[in-house]
Amino acid sequence: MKNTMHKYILMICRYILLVGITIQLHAQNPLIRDQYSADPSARVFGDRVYVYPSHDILATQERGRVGWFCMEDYHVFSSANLTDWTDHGVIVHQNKVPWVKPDSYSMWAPDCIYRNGKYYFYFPTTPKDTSYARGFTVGVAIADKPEGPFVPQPAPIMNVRGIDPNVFIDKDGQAYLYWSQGNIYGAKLKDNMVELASDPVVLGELPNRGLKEGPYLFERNGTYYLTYPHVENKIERLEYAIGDNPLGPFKITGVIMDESPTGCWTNHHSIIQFKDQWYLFYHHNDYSPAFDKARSIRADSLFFNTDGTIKKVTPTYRGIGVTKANTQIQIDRYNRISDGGASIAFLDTASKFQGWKTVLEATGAWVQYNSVDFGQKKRKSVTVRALAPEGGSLQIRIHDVEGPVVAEVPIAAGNDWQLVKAPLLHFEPGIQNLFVVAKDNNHIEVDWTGFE
Ligand code: FUB
Repeated sequence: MKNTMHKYILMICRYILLVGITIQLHAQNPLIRDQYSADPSARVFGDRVYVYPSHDILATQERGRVGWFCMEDYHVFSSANLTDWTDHGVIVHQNKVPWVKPDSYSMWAPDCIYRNGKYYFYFPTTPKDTSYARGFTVGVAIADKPEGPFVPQPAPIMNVRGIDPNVFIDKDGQAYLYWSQGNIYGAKLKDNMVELASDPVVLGELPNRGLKEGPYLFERNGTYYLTYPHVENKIERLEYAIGDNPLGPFKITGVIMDESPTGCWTNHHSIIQFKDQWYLFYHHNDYSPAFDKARSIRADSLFFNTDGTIKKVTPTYRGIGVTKANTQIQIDRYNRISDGGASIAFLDTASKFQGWKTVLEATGAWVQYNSVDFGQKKRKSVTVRALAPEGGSLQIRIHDVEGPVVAEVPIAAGNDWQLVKAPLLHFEPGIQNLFVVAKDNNHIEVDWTGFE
């Protein structure tokens, strides 16, 4: 029943997108919860963050190549607070770009940049005319607004063979295009942003063994950071090199994120500063643990050392942004979890976009979920969506696992999900870290909790 309902809601969402209405999503990690998304290129435009990811779909005998990447279009998502994301719908489709080989399902990692009142969306894909390139080349679509409508150029950028375009505009106004094809290449762009102004050069001195791709260049305090996924061991990790010039040479400097803990072979990222905080956008295969070409975008905070080097980012489920206390707080997207007695599982393994649940089964087992905004007005009760076959009891605390008890929540025995409401015993205004703690050894599952 829940399954059918979920499919119905997804159908309605897709219909709404088709007729051009935007959809609002609440998110921790992964950021996008109703479709696969990969290769996030995040940009700050005005007072919002826009993310331009690839859109993985599953190949079938009729579309794409089973077992391989399959992408036919791009969506753009935006947020003003990094918690509530708007899906602006499809901005470019493979079969609506005149030079793209129809049904090639190869709309790989894109990027977007603003210049002189226009938004330039760069995307790599397969041309139908192989005189442009055998394999991948890069095209551009142009819009007046970051969410489009984007108008594709009639032909791809000449003299670019490869994938993963990335654009950087330096302080002097010179724009650069980067891409990958075994090596990482860079070239100047003309002011029109759709033609190269110089011959492509191979950027050095980067690792010469193991695949490198997905370049993303940014500048901070006069240093140019060339960041890229690289296979140092068996799968990709995010690394960076620094230099004094947008075209290098660069000096290999460090690792930004280790290989995916879920074994996702690719990673692909972007780095932005938004309201004084730096963020790393990247992807894992959260909704598709058994197939790593159906990925999901994520974001975590990124910090620099005083010498300008980047502190390694550990992927979290919690991600970024503040969660309002009166929403359905998905505690399975935790910051920390107790060493034993607590775990996370899909709500329904046959319908993974329904998300996850927290399973507590030992006295004192807990999960920690940070940055919940209780506001200033006193809250009176908490609701927990929970299930406990033998019955059980939870405690909700703030500050730390032994901090003030906000509520005691008894869960009646039963195999069905129930909404359990309990009075608040303690209230503190503002942003708090939340702990949900098991009071007994019984098996308790929690879908979400929220405060009224
Ligand atoms: O998404 C397809 C390809 O996988 C991208 O272009 C690469 O960067 C890797 O993430």
